[in-house]
Amino acid sequence: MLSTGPELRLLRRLLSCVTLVLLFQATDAKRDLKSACTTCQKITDNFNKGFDRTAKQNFGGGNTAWEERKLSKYETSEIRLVEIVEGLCDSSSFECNHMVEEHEEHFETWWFKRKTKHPDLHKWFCVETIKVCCPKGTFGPDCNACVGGSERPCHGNGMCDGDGSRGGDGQCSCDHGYKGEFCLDCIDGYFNEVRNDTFSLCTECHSSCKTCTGGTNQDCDECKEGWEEDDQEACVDVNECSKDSSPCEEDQYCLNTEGSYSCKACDKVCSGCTGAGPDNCQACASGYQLTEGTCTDIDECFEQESVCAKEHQECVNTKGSYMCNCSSGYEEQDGECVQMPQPEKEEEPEPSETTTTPHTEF
Ligand SMILES: *[C@@H]1O[C@H](CO)[C@@H](O)[C@H](O)[C@H]1NC(C)=O
Ligand SMILES: *[C@@H]1O[C@H](CO)[C@@H](O)[C@H](O)[C@H]1NC(C)=O
Ligand SMILES: [Ca+2]
Repeated sequence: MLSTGPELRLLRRLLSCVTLVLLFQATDAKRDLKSACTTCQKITDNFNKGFDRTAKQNFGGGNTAWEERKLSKYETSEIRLVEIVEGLCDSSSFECNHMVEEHEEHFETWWFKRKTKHPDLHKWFCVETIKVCCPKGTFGPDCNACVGGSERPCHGNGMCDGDGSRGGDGQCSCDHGYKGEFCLDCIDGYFNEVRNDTFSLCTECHSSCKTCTGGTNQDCDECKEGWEEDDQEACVDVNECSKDSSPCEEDQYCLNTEGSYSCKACDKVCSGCTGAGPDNCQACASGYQLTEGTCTDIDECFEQESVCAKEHQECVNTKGSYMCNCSSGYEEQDGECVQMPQPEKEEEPEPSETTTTPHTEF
């Protein structure tokens, strides 16, 4: 039977499939002890959810007196267990389904024989039975205590690597503000408000300090950039804008801020300025003049000499400047304003003209 072509091919494919699955399982088992615990945790969480969800159900769905009596039996029934177990994993989660299938009989054992004595399913199943997790505050294959002890891993100021799983190396990654192997030291910019061998509280320094021993601007060891010590040894803001030479460009004004400063663009009517707007100019930009403390546009077209002196020209005032346009009916050609050709009736317009010039009827 097996000697025929298609069947042999099928068998070979099946075999390679099995090898693949075996390989996958082998690397999977080694791969990530932390993720095995995460999967188990999710399973037991879903079990508890399923337990709550089925709490008000019974065999039938109605509630006749007969069914009411049966309800107590449903509570501990195999049917309820099956309903719960069916909802433990997303169908797409290989790791979850694999774990549930592999240990299905444990759920039955717990459901019928262990539930009363060991009500915490996660502890019984993940930690003690299939041993993919550790108790909180412990890590690694042997569930060793985290740095700082299992009660307060990392002295309450960080995360212990692998905490609660059979993986990890137990090292602390400290919360913001803390550093060191034990998460008892403070990073720069923080100071120890409370400190003993097992407890540490790091609090942020005043914003003016680089390093400090307390919370005010008088407790700085060193001032931060943008701050300087005053005669009472407190760190105060440096007013960069009051210095002889402004740190800003010529067409900008300086704005002092706590711990820093910024440069803002002057109004465009100004040539240099001390602040925002047209009334803080040091001088007016060209095309503008000072009137009543503000730089305003000069109307060149109103000045004595005609600024647009050519024939058929008209002066057009603009903000900060002016233009010499050709009068209507005239157009510019080589710097002169010449009369525009009159559109003639019934003549075939050239393609370029039709798109640019509006047709005028007389
Ligand atoms: C360390 O300080 C904490 C908080 O102030 C306190 O509860 C603890 O007993 C202290 N431990 C030692 C060893 O002094
Ligand atoms: C003056 O000419 C410019 C282009 O050269 C044009 O944008 C502007 O609209 C003209 N102004 C008037 C009032 O004709
Ligand atoms: Ca400043």
